[in-house]
Amino acid sequence: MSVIEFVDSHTAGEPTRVVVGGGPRLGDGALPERLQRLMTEHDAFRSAVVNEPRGADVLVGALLVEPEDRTCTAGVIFFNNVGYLGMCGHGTIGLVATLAHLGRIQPGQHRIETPVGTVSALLRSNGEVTLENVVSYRYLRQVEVHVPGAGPVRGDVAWGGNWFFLVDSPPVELTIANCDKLTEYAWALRCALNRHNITGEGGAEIDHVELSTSTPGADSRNFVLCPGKAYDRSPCGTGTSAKLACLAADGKLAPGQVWRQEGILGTAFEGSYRPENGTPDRIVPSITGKAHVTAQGRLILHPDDPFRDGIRV
Ligand code: PYC
Repeated sequence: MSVIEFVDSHTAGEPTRVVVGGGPRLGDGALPERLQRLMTEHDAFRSAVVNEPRGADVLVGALLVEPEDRTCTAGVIFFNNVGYLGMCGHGTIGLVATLAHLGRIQPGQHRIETPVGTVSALLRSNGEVTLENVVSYRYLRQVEVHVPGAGPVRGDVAWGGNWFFLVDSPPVELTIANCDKLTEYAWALRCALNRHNITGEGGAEIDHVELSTSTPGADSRNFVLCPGKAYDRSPCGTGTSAKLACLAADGKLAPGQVWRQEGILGTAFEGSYRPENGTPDRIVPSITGKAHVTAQGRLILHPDDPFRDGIRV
């Protein structure tokens, strides 16, 4: 029988399950190598932790690992119901809240290693976290894709730690009541991108779709569809980073200017950026949000359990 120790939290409504003990041994080395080992040798662990009957499609898992760079507070590998994430903004805020809950860190600046680069997180005494994400950029501007049933759709392709296709003013209103319709629309869009071979840099699959609209309470409201067809309950940290990269590239947001990004539940992150090398083409986004710890416990994986490794569909 295996026992996995975890702490659950949510960040603006989006859940994160941090594995703090009992995870697979991935050895030393750079995080991309350890991610590769997790993918090829321990994928059953991923599924057992986040899929039913112990988890749910919406849950993002975070395996806490020793950082390679000892100046970092922690290393982390994020995963979900169908695979692995490069970075996860809400998940990093959840990880920081978890480490604080466990008494392992104090308010202050922390560096965290992820497979796509080191990020930093400032934990404030009120529990708010400001994450400085990996360098983000727009890769393609206003690409047109034909979506069956929806016609031609235009959007930007941008990197914010994951690959996004960002569409402004979609034909479906961004309300939680329209969640199924939004999911259907965003999924059709994602499938069309794949079919037409529209990718991120180096042929990387675009596995997140972000729909945005204007809203009275914030600078923008979004709906983000994640790779496993669950929608992000939060405004999505990497999605907000990708959005900031597009705004910066278009000259619509100045360095340091605050962008209030609302998600589909009405919760918000505050974003801003600094140019990476003095140019608005590559930016370092900052995302501020707060996570709340919701549970702490042990997952039991019994050899007799037909769903020991989770339900995979
Ligand atoms: O907050 O970056 C994020 C995220 C990615 C997928 C779900 N949340």
